[in-house]
Amino acid sequence: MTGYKGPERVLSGIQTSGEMHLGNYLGAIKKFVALQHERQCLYFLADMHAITVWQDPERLRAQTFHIVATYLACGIDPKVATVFHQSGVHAHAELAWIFNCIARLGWLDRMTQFKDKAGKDKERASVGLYTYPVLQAADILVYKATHVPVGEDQKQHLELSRDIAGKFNHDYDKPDFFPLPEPLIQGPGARIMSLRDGSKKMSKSDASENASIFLRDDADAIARKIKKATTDPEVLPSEAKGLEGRPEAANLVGIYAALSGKTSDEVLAEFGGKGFGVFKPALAELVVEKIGPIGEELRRLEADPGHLQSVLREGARRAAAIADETVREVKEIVGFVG
Ligand code: ATP
Ligand code: LTN
Repeated sequence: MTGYKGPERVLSGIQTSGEMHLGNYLGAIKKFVALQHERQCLYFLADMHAITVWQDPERLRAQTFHIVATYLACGIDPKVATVFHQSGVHAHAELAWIFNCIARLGWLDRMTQFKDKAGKDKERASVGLYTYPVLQAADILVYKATHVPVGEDQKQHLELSRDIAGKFNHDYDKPDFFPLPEPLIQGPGARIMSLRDGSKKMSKSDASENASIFLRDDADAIARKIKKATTDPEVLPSEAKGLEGRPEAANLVGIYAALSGKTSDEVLAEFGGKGFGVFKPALAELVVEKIGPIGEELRRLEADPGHLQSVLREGARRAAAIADETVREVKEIVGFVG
């Protein structure tokens, strides 16, 4: 329990681990953009999380610029929201260590992302990959964030952050120190699946190029990937409940719904009874209309890394002013000599 009475604050981050795709946009960034005018928002680039698996240094830097450019191209205004890189604010790592001493091994053993990413040979996974959710809790709580917009796959990590906040408050008898952060997950884009396999989420680290629509893709690439997307031979049903057991069809209809702002039922009222030969070109046209301008803006922004770096530095300065104060308070609570 927490009696936290501080201000509402939104925080989220994206790993600098590759090319941004439609799942990142619909599950996360679109929500970031909408929230920035409603509450105080901090959006960061999780470069310290990215190195839990091997990253080539030059590529890591390019990916970091790519993601900040994506934030801006999608409409995040760095004068309104605080945009920064995780490694630019020391307090994340400092609080993460203290949280390593609060979190229990049993809690981390239950994390499904570690099992998925470590694969069969978990002895060879980095220790960072294992304690990844502890750093994530520090990212959130160092700003005493109350709301965290994320896709469905992050639900378990958010629960762990709440457990860490609750245990810290309890162990140090400070019931109102940390808030219990709430995930903001709902919405039609919360779980976009791979175009090649409807049982796997669309992911930056998917080996198949054709599994994901990247925000950088041009109109031809988008149309080609949608044309090649795995589907079944049936026509579309006229209501969403007819999509049960048809994950690939449900995914394409879900993408159409999320981009058009309609429900799946409304989309199917229009396309029910039609085959993919009709639906896929309509979907491609909609994706190009919504994503095309983002890709163009992205390329323009990426051409000026100096500007992107200054956005991050300024954001990190603003973020550190909040985060350093939390770490100062935590050190005192824990009993470190100031
Ligand atoms: P990786 O494959 O390297 O784990 P990722 O593509 O899953 O990367 P993240 O950096 O882990 O991307 O996620 C950034 C944000 O995008 C998170 O809020 C996450 O929940 C959301 N997200 C990622 N993939 C999807 C998806 N397929 N559908 C909806 N949201 C997604
Ligand atoms: N694990 C997240 C990225 C992330 C994050 C965070 C999201 C790192 N720290 C703090 C929200 C809040 C992911 O999307 N894979």
